[in-house]
Amino acid sequence: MPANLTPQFMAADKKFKSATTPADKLAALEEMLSTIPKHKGTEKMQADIKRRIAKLRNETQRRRGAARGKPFYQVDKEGAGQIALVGAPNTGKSMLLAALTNAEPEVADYPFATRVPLPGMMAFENVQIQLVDLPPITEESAEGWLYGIIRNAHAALLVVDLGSEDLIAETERVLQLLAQANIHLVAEPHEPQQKRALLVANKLDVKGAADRLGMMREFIADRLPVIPVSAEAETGLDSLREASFRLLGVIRVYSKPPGRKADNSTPFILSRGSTALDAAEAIHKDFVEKLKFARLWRRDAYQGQMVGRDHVLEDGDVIEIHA
Ligand SMILES: Nc1nc2c(ncn2[C@@H]2O[C@H](COP(=O)(O)OP(=O)(O)O)[C@@H](O)[C@H]2O)c(=O)[nH]1
Ligand SMILES: [Mg+2]
Repeated sequence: MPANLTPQFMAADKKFKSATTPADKLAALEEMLSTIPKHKGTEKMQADIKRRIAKLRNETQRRRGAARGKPFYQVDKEGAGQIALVGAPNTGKSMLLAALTNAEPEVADYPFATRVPLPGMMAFENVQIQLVDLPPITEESAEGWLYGIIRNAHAALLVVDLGSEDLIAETERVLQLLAQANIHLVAEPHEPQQKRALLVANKLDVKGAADRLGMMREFIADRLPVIPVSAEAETGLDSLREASFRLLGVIRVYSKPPGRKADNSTPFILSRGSTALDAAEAIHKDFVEKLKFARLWRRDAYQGQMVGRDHVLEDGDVIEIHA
């Protein structure tokens, strides 16, 4: 084994070796992949882990129909990005999904109403963001796939219940259980095991919510941004849509064919920091090789000036590729 593997990776490796079900094995492998240091020396190991994940996924999927072993779920990504709804039981994750998307989950005042992942598409301006409703994070919810889905999502919304007497302890417990699964919710990730997240303070409509919101802000401090909402009264939801889009760390870039207008309805979604060359590649694979120059339009800054291939783009940019 190459040197300088992290303790997190070694722990995941240990979990893999002691896993008995395919679902647990898969969860451990995904954790290994997310914690392995990414450099030349581990490339072979990374490839090997990916191969084993693919093989296990295939086997688990095939077995699903046969109703053998524990259930296993995964959710294919759609839209501008995938965001997992994470939290303790009864915090209102399912009601949020219902309020924000086209999905129709079961909303119930008893825990564990949600047993399987349920995706829905949330509109923000001209993009669609995929939200995934999940069963609650508790000591009992040890299913590897639950953590697998969170790890695999682009970001997470940590939903807390401002109506709960136990708000802080409950939230602390969820963060702790996630940390045990090697998922660390942060505002700005720097490590592979860190997941970009927002704290959604739900049930702002209930008595005592304002005081608890204050306590929550104090507890979480600058670890996560806080968005107060009420899924039931449908307040704060527009801020949440916008914050969710920002959370994904993507920009919208519009392609403009020379001599024609830009298509403003269908942006290309690129990760923040993308360049003119990245945009060219997204618009058409052939443009990568053939790109001669690009023209850029950006609010007050650019009105069709030529920019180099390394020019960094911003949300809302209009680009014209010359090949
Ligand atoms: N007052 C109030 N109740 C809510 C709100 N959001 C959810 N609930 C209630 O909280 C309970 C749990 O909701 P649910 O969405 O099933 O929670 P989940 O377990 O996190 O998916 C249900 O009785 C909902 O009606 C809210 O914003 N305000
Ligand atoms: Mg639910």
